[in-house]
Amino acid sequence: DFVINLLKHPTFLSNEYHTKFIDTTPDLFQFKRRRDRGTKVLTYIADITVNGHPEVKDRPRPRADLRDPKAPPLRAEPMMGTRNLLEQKGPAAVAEWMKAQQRLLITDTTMRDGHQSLLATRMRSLDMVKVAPSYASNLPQLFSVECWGGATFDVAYRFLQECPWQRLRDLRSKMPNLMTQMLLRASNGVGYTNYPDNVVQEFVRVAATTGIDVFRVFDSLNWVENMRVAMDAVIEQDKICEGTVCYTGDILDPDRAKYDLKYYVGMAKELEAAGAHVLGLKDMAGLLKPAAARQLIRTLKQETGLPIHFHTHDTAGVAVATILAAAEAGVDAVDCAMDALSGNTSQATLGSVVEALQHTDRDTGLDIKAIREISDYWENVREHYAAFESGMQSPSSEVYLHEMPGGQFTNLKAQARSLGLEARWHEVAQTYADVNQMFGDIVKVTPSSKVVGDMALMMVSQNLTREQVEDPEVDVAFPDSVVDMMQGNLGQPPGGFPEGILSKVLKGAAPNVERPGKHLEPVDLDAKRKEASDLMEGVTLDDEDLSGYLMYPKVFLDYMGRHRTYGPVRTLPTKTFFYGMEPGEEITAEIDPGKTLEIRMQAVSETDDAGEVRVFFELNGAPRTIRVPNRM
Ligand code: BTN
Ligand code: 3PY
Ligand code: ZN
Repeated sequence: DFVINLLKHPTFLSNEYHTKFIDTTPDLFQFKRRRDRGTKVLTYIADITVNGHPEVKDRPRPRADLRDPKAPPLRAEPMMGTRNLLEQKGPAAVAEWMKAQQRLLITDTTMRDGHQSLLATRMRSLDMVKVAPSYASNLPQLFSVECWGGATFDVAYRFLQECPWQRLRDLRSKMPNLMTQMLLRASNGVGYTNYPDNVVQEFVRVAATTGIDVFRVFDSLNWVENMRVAMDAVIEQDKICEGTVCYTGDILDPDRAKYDLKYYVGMAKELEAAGAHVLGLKDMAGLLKPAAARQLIRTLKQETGLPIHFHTHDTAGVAVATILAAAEAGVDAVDCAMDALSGNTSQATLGSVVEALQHTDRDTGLDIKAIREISDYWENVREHYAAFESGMQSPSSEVYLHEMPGGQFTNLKAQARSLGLEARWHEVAQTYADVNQMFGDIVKVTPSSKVVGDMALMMVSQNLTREQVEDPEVDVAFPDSVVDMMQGNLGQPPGGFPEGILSKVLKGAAPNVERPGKHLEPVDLDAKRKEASDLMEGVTLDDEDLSGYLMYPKVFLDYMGRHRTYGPVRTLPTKTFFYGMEPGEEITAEIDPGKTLEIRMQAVSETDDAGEVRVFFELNGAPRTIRVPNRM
């Protein structure tokens, strides 16, 4: 039965078949009489309509007359882009090509860092996939589209009830001419902890297979030793290895001599020797000032043979100035976000950088009208995520004090709010800076930034000063993440952690100062696959699912459990996903290429004696009633 169902299934016939298809297409198993996906999705809509979505509870609502975003029209068939070059000539040729370009190359970060830094990473795949063809057709000169990795991976499973791999597969297929780019935390993968080497290797292999072209690999303590496994894995896949230096401090400030020009040149040379095709310069907090950028970029260009790709944040409002200075100094590529998702803790404004360089020797060659159209699309999308806006009203030079990464800033602020510390935010910022000094002035980027944030929140909520924390006579219960980092489980910062705090946190025990992965047993991948399958009543895992399970076992299993109940909710419009439907409203959801659910909500009943509500729908014209518990 199964084979016959498979062979005559429209998706199979239409050549859209992929490995996930069997797993995600329960009607192949109709002889088993499982609940169909239509019913599952209706159950989700009914539940959200009656009970609300927990993630947007008590948050600002989008305006009522908001329309579905519509992608700009395609101007032409997609022209050849960087992806074609990579496919035909390989990563080293792309690096050479970068250096030969006079124009400034631009990466669009909207689909990763842009929404991670402005909207708590909550943007759904549907809103990205819809506009991807417009990128491919209208902006074929982009260097790359950063659209994966960092925090987007677990947020997809955890909060958006969607598979991050599916997102990647869909984006890849809709932008065949553009390189996709991801952010990879080296041995920390896309997680917050150091994974065994073979887990990192397998993750990179699967990400490359599913569709990542450029891997920006960084380490949260700038320890090259801890980046090699990930870098080697990327190189082995014949993808672009962007070995990345994280920027902190201020090279122009003699008081921050730990991270001076020499330090950065030294690290860049180590990365070059480790095989990086491109040198990433990751200014995750937006601390690199224009004058410093001019000096740093010029020197790195002189001292290494690598093309340089610069990433910064606009938290202090000077990102465009810094990018222009970097462009003058010969930087090869820079990151920007589409106007509507740029500025503040996000990246510099893409359209403004393009305009600023027009009619200069670094003219980007991008079509400003196409940029404005795509930005208008994002403007509409952004309104749907009003619940996740941080309320940040303006840029702030305070970032030079606390040095929080753009992706952490709004998150930590929300955490402070939930602890009742919102009014003491500036104290949190000062304490964050104090903790950094106490830890020996470290690079702060996921996951080390989370450790500093945990410690700062703990100190402010318990009214502890740095002096008290450092005083051997004062008893302090350190957060688990602090103990973990001091034990050496995230690796070593330059010069190690200061003796005093180390022995206080570890109560005199000796830390591991070797590469954490050196002491982690390889994971038996087949055994893990079986373990997860057993936990899911025999559902088989493909390689993508397995990598999800290896990174985030519980988050992945919870996602799969909800998927079994609610089906492919990623296909619902964003408004429906977060707010459900209203009587009389009609939506469509394409659950497979060419297979569309037409959903009309008719009415919602009163709650009955059993505490249940009946929700009346029409599904593709046929009446359907769904019962859900009223949990309100
Ligand atoms: C989460 O916040 O745990 C993930 C979001 C999905 C939760 C689903 S939405 C429908 C149902 N109602 C709830 O309160 N939880 C689930
Ligand atoms: C991440 O690791 O998610 C980051 O954005 C670091 O800047
Ligand atoms: Zn960033």
